[in-house]
Amino acid sequence: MAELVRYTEEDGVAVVTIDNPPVNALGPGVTEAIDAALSRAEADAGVLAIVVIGAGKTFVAGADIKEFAKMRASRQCGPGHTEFLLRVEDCAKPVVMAIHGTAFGGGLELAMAGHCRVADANAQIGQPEVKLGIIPGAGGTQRLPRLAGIAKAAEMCSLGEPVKARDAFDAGVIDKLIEGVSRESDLRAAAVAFAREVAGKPVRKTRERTEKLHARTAADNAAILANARDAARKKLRGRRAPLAAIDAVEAATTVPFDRGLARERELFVECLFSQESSALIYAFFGEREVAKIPDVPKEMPVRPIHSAAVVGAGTMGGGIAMVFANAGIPVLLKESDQAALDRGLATMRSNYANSVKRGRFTQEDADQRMALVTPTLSYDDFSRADVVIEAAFESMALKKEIFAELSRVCRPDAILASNTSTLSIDEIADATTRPEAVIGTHFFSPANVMRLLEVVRGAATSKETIATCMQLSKRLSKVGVLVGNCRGFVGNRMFHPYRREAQFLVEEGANIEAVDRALFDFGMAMGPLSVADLAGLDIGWRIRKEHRHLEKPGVRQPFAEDRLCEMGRYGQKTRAGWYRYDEQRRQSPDTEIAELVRGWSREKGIEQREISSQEIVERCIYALVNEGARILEEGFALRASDIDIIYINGYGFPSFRGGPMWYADAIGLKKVYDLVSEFYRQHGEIWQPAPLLKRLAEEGKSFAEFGTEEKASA
Ligand code: 3H9
Repeated sequence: MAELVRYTEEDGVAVVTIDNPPVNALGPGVTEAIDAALSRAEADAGVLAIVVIGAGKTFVAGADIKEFAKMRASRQCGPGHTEFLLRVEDCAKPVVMAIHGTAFGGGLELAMAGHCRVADANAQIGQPEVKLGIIPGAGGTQRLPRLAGIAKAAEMCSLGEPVKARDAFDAGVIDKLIEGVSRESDLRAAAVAFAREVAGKPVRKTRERTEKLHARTAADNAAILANARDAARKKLRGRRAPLAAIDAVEAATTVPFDRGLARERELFVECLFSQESSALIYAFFGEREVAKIPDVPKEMPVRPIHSAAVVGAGTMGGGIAMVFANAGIPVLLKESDQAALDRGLATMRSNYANSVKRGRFTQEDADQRMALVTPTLSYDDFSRADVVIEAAFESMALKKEIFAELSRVCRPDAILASNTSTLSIDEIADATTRPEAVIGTHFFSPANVMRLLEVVRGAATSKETIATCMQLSKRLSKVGVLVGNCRGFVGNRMFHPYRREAQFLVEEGANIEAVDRALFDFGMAMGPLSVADLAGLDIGWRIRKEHRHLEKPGVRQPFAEDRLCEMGRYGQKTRAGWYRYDEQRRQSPDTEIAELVRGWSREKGIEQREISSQEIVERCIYALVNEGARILEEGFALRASDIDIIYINGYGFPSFRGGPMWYADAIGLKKVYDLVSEFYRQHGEIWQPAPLLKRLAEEGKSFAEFGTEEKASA
């Protein structure tokens, strides 16, 4: 086995290099090896100072996240890391931590236990544990306030966002920034030079520093912590870990260091054994699992993407062009008439202006990005594009026309992608002479904001095309999930029954706001009826009218939304839908509509009754789960976790509930199946339990296990 930690010496400085690829996580054996290296350096009279550095592209990205599941399973989680860091801090010789890449979680905790920290100016630090549903568990909540002050520490520990090295230097966490580091050896040389400067001087233990622990008065501290709690409740609604992290930081201000550590430990253990952390850790690995496609190996060659083209400068097309520009990829933006092109460009400029106003980037950045977008009214320059994304109106005839043209004008090796959300990729591919290069890239609105990208595999799509799009999605800062070519693909196919239930509930007597509130309280980013108003009720109406002939006679269909559309109530765009909207698009309830729906429902003989928020959540979420089970069994998603990642990143499903499939697994599929069967008895065919749900429930298995038997025997 390769050495996890290397020990070398350079002119009286011991260099301890952590080498545990890919991210130098503090996995089994790593802390022990660092410990041993420090003891060796301490015992060597010729060593005056020590540098700890990471091999490869990063310092230490944290404790090994895989270990948490083991700790939970064995119910063992001793204070090993905490005690190890006390020994690092007690080292009699100065320990200089040299940071590049990321010092996250346990990595930052290790760095703070050192006596000094130097960092590559491009590095980042952070305590992202709350994103995994836990809190820093090795002194981070006690040492960070001592270095950065209460406000910064509370913010970093509760929101988990990374901080750039320069800001960390300003906050007092980093002692020296090293500019111009292009290789690990540059940083090592600078750190060794720094170590020589501090060699022989008395060491300063972070835990003994108290000067930043208190704002001017105790009341100031209380106000800072209250603000941090408000921000955490707002930004990470429904979660326990962010508030626990602030409680731990507060302890740094009220009790001595060792008692602060004990409080942190208590809170860490509480969080580790929560559903929140199980769900979030699952989502962390699920997000990385999506890149693994059984028949498209990692080694599959990908086509280089140097330039792109987008057809259609509407809301989606403009947003997609921004995504390419944001990634530094030049992009042609094509429309069929000048006015539409001008409108599209104006929207993009205004979106960039908003980002500048909010401080997300500078005017110069915005100008550079806009300069990467070349507007055009013709296909003349399309031969330059390595990838084309069609984002025209949802009409098969139009798309076929566009793809036939693309097939003529694009280079033979270019990828031809459609942003369709409803139409068949195979039918679109048939319009070209190269179906192997045709694929779906379904972006979510607003395309420049939403992280999800459904990559839709057609029957003829080549593995190279898939591999290229999956890699491209990462470059575009998207989470690309490969799905099969079925109606609605994965996300919208499941969303359909979810939205259907929301409407049924209103038609059965639930309040419009009560439906939205129940799902918002469950953790959804928005209630389903508010989402419908935002997206535009007319879109679904148009699709329903087109597909009416496919509806089975006698099967209940929601009707209220169609009636709202007949009244010209299309949602936010007409300032009226399920709700009313003012000029600033602020929402208010519309009691008239509630009454109208009640009247229409009575006319149709739908019994009106009181409906609990529990029933609202179960009907809507289990509708997602039942359809998800069908999709999984039919092979349109590779694994249950892919469905969950789609829902978390594209549909506002709360990540702390793991996604719909994980949530169902956590409840137990037997229970879910029983209730779905009950809904089937009450509401008929639309609730027929998915065969996979039935089978797994009977076998006492979970969605997560589905497919593992096949994988194990492969
Ligand atoms: C913690 O530290 C708690 C402490 O308080 C101590 C308590 C006692 N562990 O993301 P990527 C794997 S909690 C294990 O694709 P990138 C990852 O699964 C931890 N594995 O790369 C993937 O594996 P695979 C706090 C990890 O360049 C591979 O590395 N730290 C860990 O886009 C590449 O990952 C965090 O939460 C880990 N800690 O991004 C940081 N980290 O190839 C979590 C990564 O088999 N990590 N892997 O799929 C990250 O944020 C990103 O991975 C990072 C690199 C920014 C570092």
